[in-house]
Amino acid sequence: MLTFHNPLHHGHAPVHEFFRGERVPCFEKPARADYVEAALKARGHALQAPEQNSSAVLGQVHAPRYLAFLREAWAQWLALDAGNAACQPFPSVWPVRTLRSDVEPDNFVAKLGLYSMDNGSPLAEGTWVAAKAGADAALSAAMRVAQGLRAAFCCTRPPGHHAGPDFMGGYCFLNNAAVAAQGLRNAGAARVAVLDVDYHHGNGTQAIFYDRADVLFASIHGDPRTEYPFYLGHADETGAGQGEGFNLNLPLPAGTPAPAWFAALDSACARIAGHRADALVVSLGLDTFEGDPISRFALASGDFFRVGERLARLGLPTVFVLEGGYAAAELGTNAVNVLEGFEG
Ligand code: SP5
Ligand code: ZN
Repeated sequence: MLTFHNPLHHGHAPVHEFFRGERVPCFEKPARADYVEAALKARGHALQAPEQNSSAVLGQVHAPRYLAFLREAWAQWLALDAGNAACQPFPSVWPVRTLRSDVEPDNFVAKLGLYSMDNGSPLAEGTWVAAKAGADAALSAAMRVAQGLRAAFCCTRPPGHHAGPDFMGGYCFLNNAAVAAQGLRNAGAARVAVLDVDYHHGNGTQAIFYDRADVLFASIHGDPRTEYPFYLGHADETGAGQGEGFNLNLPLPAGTPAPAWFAALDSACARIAGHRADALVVSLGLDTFEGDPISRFALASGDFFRVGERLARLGLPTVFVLEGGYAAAELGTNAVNVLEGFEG
């Protein structure tokens, strides 16, 4: 499958994240994309550098002040203290209910809290450049599909589906899948569907399209009562305004075995077929894998061929965008299994 990779992803290499108050090595690490690239090459798939500039589309899915913050964040962090080059910034205060988010504070850490949903999205020196190149890769894949290619894959990190209109979260900064979907709309697709099969609910993508009928969002994920991102992803979230009926959440309990997961995939596919979509974007998280260190579904490597086969039966021009998946050494095999299952 034609793949756009992200030649700049190594610049996003934060060292640690927090888990239960302790610093632990980042799960979302450069080796993830390296393993996927290696598996693609080993199995004969062509890799290309991005050929589109996503700046205008990013402005359609993210708020200008958020994009400006992200672009300048590392420089502002260094401006606080030159020694910060060796440290990672984390937010420590957030504008929850009753606090104002309309006035951007001058204080850098306060701004970081304003634009973050968690303290789980560490910034590094190359984060903006890497995330922007990933969005360029997603738009490149979408444009090739808009021009008539059956399918294309965006192999990138950091992932994107937790990033909302004006916030980062869950290792995500720019919403690559939303860029692909909006790019397809701009190129003439009247209706687009986004199917999110990452273990974690794609709260950012849902938020971006929640009041729109032109982009259906469907997601299969760990029940947010117990699983990240906790505060979105329930079955009663069906869309708002014009978008009412164009959001489908299929939460499943942690520990759900593969047959029930595939039944949910059938339900999501039925809804997508009913949308009469002109194109499909798949937020391809592989953290549904039984060996994933931070997730609790149980798909085996061989099951990922069946995921691709089922998606192919929708008969839609399809853009695959890499999201999560933290069993790094198996990530390449699992991702390419989906793509080859799709290609038949
Ligand atoms: C894109 C994506 O998959 N983002 C996931 C973000 C999850 N953030 C919460 C991570 C919690 C890590 N818990 C470690 C458990 C180790 N037993
Ligand atoms: Zn995930």
